[in-house]
Amino acid sequence: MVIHSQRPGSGVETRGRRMLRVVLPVLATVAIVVPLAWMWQASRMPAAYSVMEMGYLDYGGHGQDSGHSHHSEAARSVTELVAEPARPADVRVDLVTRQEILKIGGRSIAGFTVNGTSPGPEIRVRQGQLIEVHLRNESVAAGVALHWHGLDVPNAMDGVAGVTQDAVPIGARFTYRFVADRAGSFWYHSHQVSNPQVAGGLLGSLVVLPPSGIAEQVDVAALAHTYGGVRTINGKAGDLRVPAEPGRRMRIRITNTDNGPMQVWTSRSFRLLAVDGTEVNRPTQVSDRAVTLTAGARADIETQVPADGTAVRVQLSKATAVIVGPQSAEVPVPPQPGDELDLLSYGSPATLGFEPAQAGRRFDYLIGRRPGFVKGRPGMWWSINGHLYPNVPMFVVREGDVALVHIENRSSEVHPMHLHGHHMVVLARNGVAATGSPWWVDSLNVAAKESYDVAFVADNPGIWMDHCHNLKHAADGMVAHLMYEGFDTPYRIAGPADNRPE
Ligand SMILES: [Cu+2]
Repeated sequence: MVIHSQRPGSGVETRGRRMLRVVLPVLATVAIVVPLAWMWQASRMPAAYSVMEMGYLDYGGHGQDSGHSHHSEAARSVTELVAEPARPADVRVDLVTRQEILKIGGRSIAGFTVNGTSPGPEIRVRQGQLIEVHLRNESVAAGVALHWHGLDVPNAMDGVAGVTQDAVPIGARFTYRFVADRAGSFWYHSHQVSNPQVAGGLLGSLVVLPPSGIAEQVDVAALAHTYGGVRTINGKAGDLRVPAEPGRRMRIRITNTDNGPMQVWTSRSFRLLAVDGTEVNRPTQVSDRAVTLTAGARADIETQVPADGTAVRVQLSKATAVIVGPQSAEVPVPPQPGDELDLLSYGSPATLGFEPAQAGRRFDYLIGRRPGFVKGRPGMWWSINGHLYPNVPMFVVREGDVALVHIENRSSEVHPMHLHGHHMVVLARNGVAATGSPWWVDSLNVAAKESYDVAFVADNPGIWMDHCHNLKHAADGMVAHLMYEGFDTPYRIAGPADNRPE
């Protein structure tokens, strides 16, 4: 660092100048190091902390009640938020989690199983049934917690370690009880150390059928997952063959369990029946379009086995397909369409059941990237409304509120935004209003430089994660929460249970 330049032949330096030569660099160093040290220290996480103490409260423009703080004295614990305690279960499911070596496509991959397989068993129930899942962790060293992705279960059943429960250690059990209140395609996955545990296969399909059954003659859940670089459907490398007679109509329930978006297209025309567990209103036939499933998203595709004895292919990316038709019937790989099906205008409008214009809360969820420290590590990090984890917003609502969220991705990467416990309806993208079927999502693909305006009804009290479902991004701090006034959680991130939800 040049403090001053010495003119040639200026002679001997004065004593004062010599002092400056020593002191100024020291001061400059201190001026840089002290704030950095402070930022580093401030970014380090304590041994145990509550999400209620993270960051700052964002009331969404709604006046803050005086005297309210993160912890309110009269607050109810989220542990009270359970499903009809006196009601006996209609369906009981026993799940045992293990840490194992998986055999995928001829390779051995360190991962996780549920009841001995990855993915775990497909849970198929009927709408209205009360499901009771008895989880036992046999050998997952870091502990587990199960999240029911897309089902708006009571908060205590949401399966987020450190927020709604403690991680379940080896040898321990946890019982989840919830009513399958909507028909549709969902999935379950660990929300403890979720990036490695989900990548390692601690997950499975969850299908809720309408009480009247299904209209389609073939109904298949196809869970797409990449194990150590190997693309699979339902845990098997390569294509999934489903035998079906010519002319059969089918519903393929596709779940994208990876961290990045996936494109789906078919060898003949299709209809997109449902998105994230909500039926599309009056879906029309589509050809030459691909459907984008963001990380965590589901799409129910309806197509038909051709009458001519061939099969139909539903491509889950270029690498794998569901092939439906008579045994050994072939069908060439259809070229990937250049255009995506735009859900902003697909299907027909219908009533939302609430009035977005009467929203009492308006939140921003602005995604950026900036240098700083997260968890004591220097680097370039995702920011939420300009802040780095853990100084992220806690969005505050009251039961019954209508809330609007403006999600804006100012970064150069796609972010699959996932709000727990609620479904969001898309009102506009890049300022262009939605004109199609109500587009309800729990996992929204927010591409680089895109913005979305979404709305949700605050009808499920508790404390909910609102995070990026690229679980690597979440592990790097792309996590905020939504809380209902008057609720508190007794659980802590880290702490004796070593809760690490991301
Ligand atoms: Cu992200």
